[in-house]
Amino acid sequence: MHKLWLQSFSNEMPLLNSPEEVARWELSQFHDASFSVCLRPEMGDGFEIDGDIITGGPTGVLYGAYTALFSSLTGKKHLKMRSEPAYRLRMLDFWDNLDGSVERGYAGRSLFFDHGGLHYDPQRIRFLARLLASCGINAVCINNVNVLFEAQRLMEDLLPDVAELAGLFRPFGIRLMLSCDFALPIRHGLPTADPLDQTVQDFWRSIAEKIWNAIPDFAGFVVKADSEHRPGPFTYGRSHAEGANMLGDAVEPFGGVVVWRAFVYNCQQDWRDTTTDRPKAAYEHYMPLDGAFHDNVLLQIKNGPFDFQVREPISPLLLSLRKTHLALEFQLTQEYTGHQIDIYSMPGLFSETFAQIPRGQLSAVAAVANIGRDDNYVGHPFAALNLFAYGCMAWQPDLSPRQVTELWCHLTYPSLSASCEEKLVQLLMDSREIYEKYTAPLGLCWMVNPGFHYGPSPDGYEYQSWGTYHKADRNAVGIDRTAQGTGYVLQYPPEIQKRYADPAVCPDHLLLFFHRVPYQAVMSDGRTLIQRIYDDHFEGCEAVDAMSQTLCQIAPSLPEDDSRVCLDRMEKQKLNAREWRDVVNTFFHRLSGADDAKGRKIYD
Ligand code: GCV
Repeated sequence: MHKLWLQSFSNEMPLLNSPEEVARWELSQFHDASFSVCLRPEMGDGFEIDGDIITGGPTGVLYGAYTALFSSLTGKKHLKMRSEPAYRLRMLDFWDNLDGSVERGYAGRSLFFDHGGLHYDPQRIRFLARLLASCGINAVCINNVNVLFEAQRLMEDLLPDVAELAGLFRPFGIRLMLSCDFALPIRHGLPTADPLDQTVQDFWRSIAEKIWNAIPDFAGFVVKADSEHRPGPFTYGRSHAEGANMLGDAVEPFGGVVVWRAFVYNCQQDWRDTTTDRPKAAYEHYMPLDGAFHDNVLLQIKNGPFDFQVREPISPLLLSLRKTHLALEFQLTQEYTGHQIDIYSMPGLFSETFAQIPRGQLSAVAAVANIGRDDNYVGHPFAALNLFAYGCMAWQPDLSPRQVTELWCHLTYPSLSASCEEKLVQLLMDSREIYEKYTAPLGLCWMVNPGFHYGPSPDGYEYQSWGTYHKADRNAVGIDRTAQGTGYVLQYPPEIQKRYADPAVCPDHLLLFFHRVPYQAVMSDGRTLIQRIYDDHFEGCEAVDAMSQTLCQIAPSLPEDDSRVCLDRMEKQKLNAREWRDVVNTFFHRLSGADDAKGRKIYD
C-alpha cells in the first residue's frame, strides 16, 4: 500500500483508542529519537515541543508528535516551539455517492461507499485517517453535498454503519460530518420542509438526537441548499438564515455545527441577459444576512466568486461579512485544473488566499477532497502535495509555498538526492502558472469542455445557462466588471476596488476577469493583448515540454509505481497543453485576424 508522505513510518500500527495512544505509538517507532509525551487537557489541539518533551492537549499531543517526527526526518533536532491551529475546524469534504462514484473524482471510486451502502477496507480508512491527522485535518464530511436520493439513508438505516466508520477516524482526532438534504422531512412523509414549520423543526431535532446517540463526537451537517437544483428554504419563501438557523437549533444541544454553503447563483440564466453577473450572486444573497445566522452556523464560501477556476480574485464575501462565522472552501480535486492528469500544485493558491483575508475573519477551512480508491489515494502521486499542503496551511496559513513543498518532497521521497529534490520542488512550484498559461491566462475563465471540464472549448459555455461568459468578438474579450460595467468590483473594500478597477494597475493575471479589453490594447509590458494571449499559450506549452524533460531526469529516482504513473500522465499533459494552445490560439486568431508577431504556427 502506498504510504504517501508517511514513507518513513511503520506500516504495522495496532488498533489504538485515542490520539494520545497514536502519538505515543508513532513516536515509539522512531528509534533514533526518543520523545516523552505530557498531556495537558486544556491545550486542546495545541502543543509545545521542548527538545524531546511534547506537551499538548488530547489531540495536541498527536499533532505535536507528527511535527516532531517530521522535523526530525528533515534533520531538525532539538526543537523548541509552541503551536496551535489558526482555525479550529479543518475540514475535508468528500463528494462521494453511495453507488461508489465520486462527483468530480479523479482518483478512482469512493473509499467509503459502493453498491448503495458503506463498503470500505478498514485498513485503508485507518491509514487515510493517519495521513489526514498528520497534516492537521480534524473533520471529514463523507458524502456528496449533492445528496442524491439514496444518500439520505446515511441518517436513517445506514447510521450504525456510519457510526462504525466514525470509530475508525476517532483515534486520529477526526470527527465525521454528513451532507444533508434540506428536503429530508418530505421523504419521511411530512408535507413540507419549511424551516419555520414546527413539525419540520421537531423532525430535524429527532434526526440530530439519533445521530448524536450513535456518534457522540459527530461534528455536524454540511448543506448545499437552493444551489444547482438542490432543495432549500427559497421554496417556502424563507431566507437562508431561517433555513440554516433551524438546522443550527436542531444540532445545538449536541454542540454540533451547520456548515451552510454560499454557492448560490442562478444556474438557469439566459445568456442574453446582461443585467445578471454570476460572480456577484453570493455577495448579493448573503451580505444582507450578515448577523442573522446563529452562532453554530458557519457560512462556507469558495475561494473565488465563480467556481474554482484556474485563477479568480478572492471572493468579496470573504472580506466583507463581519458578523457571520465563515469557512473558506478550496477544491483539491482538480475539476478545472487538470483532473490529476496535469500537474497543478496549490500551495501558492492557499498562501495567496490566506494572505488576503484578515486574521480572525475565518472560523474554519474546508477543502473538497482529491481522494479515491487508487493505490496512491490521489491519482497522480504529486497531487498528494495539495492534500498535505492544505492540511499544513489550514493549521499555519503563513507557511510559505516553498517550505511546505520542500517538506512534502522530503517526506514523500526521502531517498532523492538534494539536486533531484530541488528540481522536483521547482517543477511543482512552477506548475500552477504553467497550467494557467496554456489554458486560461489573464483571468479568462470557463474555456473548458462543458460538463466534463478537461480540455479546451472556448465557446463551450458561451451560450449556456450557467452565467459563465467571456464574450469574445472580433475586437475584444472579457467582461467589464467595473462601476461602468456590471459593478462587481464595487463589492470589494475600497482599497481593493482601486487595484482591480483600473486596467492600468489591475494585475495581468486578472485583467480579463475585470475588464473588457481590445485585442490591440497595449499591456503594461508593451505587448498587445492578442500577442500576450498567443505568447502565453506558446510559452505554457513549451514549459510543459521542459517540465517533461525535468521529470525524465527525476523519474529514475522515484519509486517505480510513481515514476510510471507520473511519466504516463505527463504524456497526456503534453497532449492536453498542445490542444489548449492550438484551439485557443486559433479561436482568437479567427476572431481578431491578428497574426502572431513571432510567426509561430497558428492553425487556420
Ligand atoms: C458538488 C461545481 C461542480 C459541481 C459541484 C458544485 C458545488 O458546479 O461542477 O460538481 O457539485 O460545484 O460546489 O456544489
